[in-house]
Amino acid sequence: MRRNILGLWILLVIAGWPQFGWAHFGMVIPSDTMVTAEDGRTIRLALSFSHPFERVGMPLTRPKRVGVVANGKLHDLLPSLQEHTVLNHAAWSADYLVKRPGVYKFFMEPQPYWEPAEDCFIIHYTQAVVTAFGDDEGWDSELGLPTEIVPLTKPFGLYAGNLFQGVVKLNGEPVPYCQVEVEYYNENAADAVRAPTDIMITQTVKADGNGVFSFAVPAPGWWGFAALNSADYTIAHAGSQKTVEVGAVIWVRFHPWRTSVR
Ligand SMILES: [Cu+2]
Repeated sequence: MRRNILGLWILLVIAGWPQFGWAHFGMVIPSDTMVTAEDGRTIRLALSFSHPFERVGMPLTRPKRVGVVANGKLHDLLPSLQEHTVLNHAAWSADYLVKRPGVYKFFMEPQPYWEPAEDCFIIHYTQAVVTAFGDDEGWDSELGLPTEIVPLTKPFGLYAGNLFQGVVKLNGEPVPYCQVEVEYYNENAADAVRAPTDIMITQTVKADGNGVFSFAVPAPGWWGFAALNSADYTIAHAGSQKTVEVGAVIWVRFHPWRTSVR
């Protein structure tokens, strides 16, 4: 009997492991990444905190900051936030009407998320970049977030198979040998990709000595890149100071090579 209980316990631990063992990502997913005159001009952002490959959601409380920077101006999107559901968990959406050509950098700063499984807080500064009406100037500029991935590859209009490169920055400085986790977003349950083994759900690369990382994307769709560091501050939780994982996340859409190009 005792052995059975132990066996059951081990089984539960193994079965439950993927729920908390794999990477969570801040997610900013725009409905379109290349707005053209023929498209609708309203971009709908889906904002969440999820395990994108496994399609496991987590609740996202109302973010601290949501905005878009374009043509040198910052537009606050907090007033446009609406309650939304992503992967069966509380999330947010925001609609933004694009009126002018430009490169639009959407970003989110969530509230610190308490993760009991890791005994730390998590803050993922998350962005996605959209081009409108053919403008592709300024995609390499920095938002000035406490941590961010500054793209070295134009982060829109990419083909599957392209190499994606970026610089990981923390407090404005490159982070040598920073770890970057990469995940594919299984957007649709019906044709979700399955990993041959759990180890292949999250891909990991490290930046070089200048904080530059590279990843060759194997398939079309949304791919998230999360550069993870420890903050130089702590946050109090239940009477003790806890470390804070600060993530710089960028979401990039890759298109099939052989496609009906518009
Ligand atoms: Cu998680």
